[in-house]
Amino acid sequence: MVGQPVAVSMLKSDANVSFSGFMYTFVMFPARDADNDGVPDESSKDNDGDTLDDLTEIQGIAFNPVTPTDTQLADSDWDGVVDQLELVAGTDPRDPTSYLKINEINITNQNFVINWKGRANIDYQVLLYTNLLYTNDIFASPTLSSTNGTGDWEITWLSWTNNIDIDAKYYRINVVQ
Ligand SMILES: [Ca+2]
Ligand SMILES: [Ca+2]
Ligand SMILES: [Ca+2]
Ligand SMILES: [Ca+2]
Repeated sequence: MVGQPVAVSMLKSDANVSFSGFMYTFVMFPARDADNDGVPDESSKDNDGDTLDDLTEIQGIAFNPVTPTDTQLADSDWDGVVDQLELVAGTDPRDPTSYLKINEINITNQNFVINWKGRANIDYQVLLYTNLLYTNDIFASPTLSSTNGTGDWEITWLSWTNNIDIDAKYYRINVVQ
């Protein structure tokens, strides 16, 4: 639904009456509502509700490198991470193998080495919890980042080593903004 660019006008002669301009606007497909927020796609700037406008998604300009995403899907590559969060993490929204996660944890001599695939120049922090509900972090690593990344997505391996002596350890990685 768009506003009309000029006012409605009327031309009248003896034989004809002509109207110009849009008299009404209406939604052709009110049932099409990708994110079910009650606003039909035709009237919505952000059909899938992932906070990226349709035009931004089509142009792909939110991402570096430029990567168009799906205007009708919040999670364009079905990897469980919505486009907007892939933007925050700097991962590829069209590659289901690319999203922020702990890739491996190695244990050697009481040391825990947390490894993850990150993106150069993004700041990360590893948080440590005693339970899987992630209610309270008992320890946070220093901010960690790398300037060396490879390929268009500047992929880099990061790691953090700790030997914190508690029975149960659950780790999580945050992007520090
Ligand atoms: Ca969107
Ligand atoms: Ca999307
Ligand atoms: Ca995704
Ligand atoms: Ca992805």
